[in-house]
Amino acid sequence: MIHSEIETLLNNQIKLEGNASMQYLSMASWAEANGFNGVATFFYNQAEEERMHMIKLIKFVNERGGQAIIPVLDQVLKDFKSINDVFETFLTSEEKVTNHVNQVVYQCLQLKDYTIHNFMQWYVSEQLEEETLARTILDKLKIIGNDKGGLYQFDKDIETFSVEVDNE
Ligand code: OFO
Repeated sequence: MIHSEIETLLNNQIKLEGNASMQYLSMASWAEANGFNGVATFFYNQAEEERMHMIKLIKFVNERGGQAIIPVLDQVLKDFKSINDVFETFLTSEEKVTNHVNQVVYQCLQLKDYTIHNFMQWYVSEQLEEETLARTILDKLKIIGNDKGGLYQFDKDIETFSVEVDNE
């Protein structure tokens, strides 16, 4: 049986993953509407990934004898100042999710629930990967600065990268 405190935390985690998915869908839509098709592909993929993370948690909570709650999601951001702003939002969103993953992991240790602790390690690695990805992209964007040609190339590269990851 799942401890009620952990069940609540996992349900919060479900909501965070759902929100991240919708936020990335919104970023994909903004990028597409503004002519950045590569960035749009990247965020359409990210949105799918987050949805998959949410569903993985929903199934896990139910399998452990709890009840996963399908959350009402928060309003997501829809206007961005630039591509840089989009990726800053990506990083902030990932950091928020990581903080909560850490909170769940901490509570599992406090309550000695090593099964859920073990399950959450997948999310720990995933967050590490995604935060690193966001920081790497932001570093590249810093180098590009206001160079329009650089940004054009960046958009092309990130599309190829996204399609490759998709086909793996
Ligand atoms: Fe769910 O992986 Fe990031 O947020």
